[in-house]
Amino acid sequence: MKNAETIRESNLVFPYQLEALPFATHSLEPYIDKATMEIHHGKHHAAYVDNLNKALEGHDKKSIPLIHLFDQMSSLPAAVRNNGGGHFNHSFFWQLLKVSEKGMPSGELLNQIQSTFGGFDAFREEFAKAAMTRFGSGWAWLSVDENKQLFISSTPNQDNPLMDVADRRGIPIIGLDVWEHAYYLHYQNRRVDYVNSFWNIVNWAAVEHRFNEAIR
Ligand code: MN3
Repeated sequence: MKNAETIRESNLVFPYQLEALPFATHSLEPYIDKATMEIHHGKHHAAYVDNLNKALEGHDKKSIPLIHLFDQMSSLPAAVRNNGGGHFNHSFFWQLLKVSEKGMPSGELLNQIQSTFGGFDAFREEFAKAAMTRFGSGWAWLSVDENKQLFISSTPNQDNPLMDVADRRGIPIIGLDVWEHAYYLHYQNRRVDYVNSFWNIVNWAAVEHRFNEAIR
C-alpha cells in the first residue's frame, strides 16, 4: 500500500513483541474499564503476537515487515492474516485511545470530514453504522484512499484496509475494535453504547497526525 510507511506501526517486524500500553489500564474509565483493558491487551493482543511468531517461524517471508506482508495476504496462510492483522490492529488501536481533551478534530481533517460526510455528526453516524452492521467480529475504520480522500469501511475478523483482501484499501487513521472481547464485560450485548462512548476516548491529536502523514 502506497504511503503505508508513514504509519507508526510500519516499525513492526519479526520477531514480534507485545509493546506496553501507552496509558494506564484504568485511564479510559468509565468508557473502557480496567479489567477489559487488562484482558484485551495482556491476553488477547498477547496471543496474536505469540501466534503470529509461530505462524512465521520458518516461513521464507518472515523478514518482510508486517505492513508489506499485508500487500500479499491473499497468498499467505490464514494464521498470518488473522494474527498479523490482530497484532497490527491492536497496536494501532491503543495509540488512538485517550480520554478526549477536545471532542472533535480541527484543521484540514475537520474540513475534509465536513466536505465528505456532510458534517461531523453525519460522519459519526456513518461510522457507527459501519460498526453496528459488521456482523460478528471485526473492525470499523476511517481511512484515506489513494486519492487522499476519506472513507469509512468495516472489515471482518482481524482484516484491515491495508490488506489486499480488503473490499476497499487505504491508510487507516481511526479503527474501532467491535469484537465482543473489546466491550462485553462492561457493555454486555450493548454494542451501540460501546460504539457511542468511543467518541469520548478518541485522541484527535493522534488522528490528525495520522491524517496529515497519509495525505502528504
Ligand atoms: Mn480486540
